Amino acid sequence: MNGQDAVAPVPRVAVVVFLLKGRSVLLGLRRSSVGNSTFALPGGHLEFGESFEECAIREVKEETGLEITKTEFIMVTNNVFLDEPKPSHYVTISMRAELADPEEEPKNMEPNKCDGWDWYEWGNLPKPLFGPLDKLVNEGFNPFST
Ligand code: 8DG
Ligand code: MG
Repeated sequence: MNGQDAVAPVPRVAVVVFLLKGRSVLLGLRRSSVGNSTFALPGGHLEFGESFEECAIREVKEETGLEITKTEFIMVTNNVFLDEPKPSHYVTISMRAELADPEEEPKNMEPNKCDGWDWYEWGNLPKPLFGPLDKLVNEGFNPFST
């Protein structure tokens, strides 16, 4: 048992970003112990002292190289992953944003965590979607109309 396993698991806070362009959102195919090989939003862990907006801006920059603007809170969801190779629990803050430069294209900045980023029309999303995102879509959530 290493030091990490000895600590009782706790919920963590994640910030994810619906980056909107026309009628499309930016998704990447995950390489991770949670939701491997599923399409997910850019995002990651809230760092100590950060605002949700700051975290959204930082994560999108770190993962895609893109600069975002009009970053705003949409909602919070509770996501428990007990059946994953590494069980985890996230309180996920969903944000919405737009490209600072509408012409800028994403770069795959963390190829060990993602197979690549692309734009997908909201009405024609790829499969499989990452569980928390899939749940929202099935509930009829639409990031363009909230
Ligand atoms: P970091 O260490 O760079 O901060 O984090 P990361 O490696 O980029 O974390 P992540 O797994 O991409 O995101 C953290 C958690 O956020 C993830 O394990 C579960 C939760 N999460 C959702 N929905 C989504 C989503 O659509 N995309 C991403 N990336 N994470 C999501 O609940
Ligand atoms: Mg991430």
